[in-house]
Amino acid sequence: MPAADGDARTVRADGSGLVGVASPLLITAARVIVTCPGRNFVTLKIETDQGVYGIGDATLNGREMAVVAYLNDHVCPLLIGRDARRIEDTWQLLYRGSYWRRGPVTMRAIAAVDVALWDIKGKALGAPLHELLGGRSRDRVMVYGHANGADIEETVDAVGRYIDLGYQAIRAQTGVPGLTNAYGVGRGEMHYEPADASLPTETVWDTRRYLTHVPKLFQRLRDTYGPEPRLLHDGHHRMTPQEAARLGKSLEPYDLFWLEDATPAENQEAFRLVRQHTTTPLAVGEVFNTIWDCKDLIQEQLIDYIRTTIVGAGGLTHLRRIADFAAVWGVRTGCHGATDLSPVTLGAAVHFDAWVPNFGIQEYMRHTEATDAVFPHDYRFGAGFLIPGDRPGHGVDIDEALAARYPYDPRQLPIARLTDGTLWNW
Ligand code: GCO
Ligand code: MG
Repeated sequence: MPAADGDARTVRADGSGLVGVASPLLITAARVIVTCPGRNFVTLKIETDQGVYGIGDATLNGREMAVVAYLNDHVCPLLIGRDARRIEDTWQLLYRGSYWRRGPVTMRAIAAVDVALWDIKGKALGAPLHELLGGRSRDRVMVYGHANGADIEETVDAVGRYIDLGYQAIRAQTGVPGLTNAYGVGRGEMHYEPADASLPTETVWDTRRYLTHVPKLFQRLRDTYGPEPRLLHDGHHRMTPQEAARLGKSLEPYDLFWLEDATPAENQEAFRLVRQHTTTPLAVGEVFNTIWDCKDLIQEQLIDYIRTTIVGAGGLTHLRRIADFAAVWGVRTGCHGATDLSPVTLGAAVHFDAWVPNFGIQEYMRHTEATDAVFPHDYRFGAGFLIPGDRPGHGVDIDEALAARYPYDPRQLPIARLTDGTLWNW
């Protein structure tokens, strides 16, 4: 039976109208598009000889142009003439074939190619991405939003607004008395953009003040909203393992869904100390690039949630491998979803989340209306969940004419110093 009129899909039951994958889909062009509809995004568009194209996100917050150069100078020339069907082989070519492995720039460039190729395959087969991955394990994907405030009362109010919007999981961050520009404190409701200037803004940090203040926030939140909402908190790599252990312990009465980035994880063993001292669930991994960054964390069951996402870790091809490995050890996913990940990454993530059996939660920071207009998409939000669309591929497009109206605007993430001037982790 032909697809209904107006149906965006080209699939028909008799196969007519479908490009399919019986013959090669040769890559004819690979172009990098940089746009700043409120914040910078880097997008790769891959075109084929059969008219089917795909897009992938390559945004690296504050270091965008490094990925642009990597793609333009070293990756796009390799793609021309290749068969777009061969996703795995292309991934291996870009990973092994570069000799220089891993790192945020390389793995984002690989992710952009990988996601664009999955998008092409989905369109060629008339299948939404979650179908290619193995089909849905769930109908909708639980998300958490960001509630921020300059002080505890402001954060309590912000959490209330998220509850009113139907969110069942909310990350809560608050300013710390005596410190200006504490991490996670936004400049307006619902939106938070830390990369705010062409040179890094300097902030001051004092872990002692923070450690005594944060439990008061969660006490107030439980007193106000009761046991039901899932509450999350991001330590943003600021604590030593011992300090993280202390915070985890002092937050136990408030039943957190997770404590994120309690301590930096370049040294995966650091999490042993944290883990031994607290039952607060631990999440980490938004800055990880490959499975090698989290192998020990996962197989020693030192964490509960792995935060690595598609754009950060070489695309769906590699994230799927991390998720399967995590499933073996009872670790669930909790993909990074800040606004510096474009709607292309979010769209692909919603399909991934709908499939992945060991799904935990998806971070969801809303993009601005200008960003959503540049990247039309078919995922939608409803009552605390994101729902994947059923358009072939990942369901996100780019309006190139509109994108061209927002030129690149250099911005970097802030830095943090301790009160004596020592450079610390932002
Ligand atoms: C999060 C993150 C972000 C990062 C941002 C950096 O948990 O959402 O910590 O807010 O700070 O992605 O570019
Ligand atoms: Mg984080």
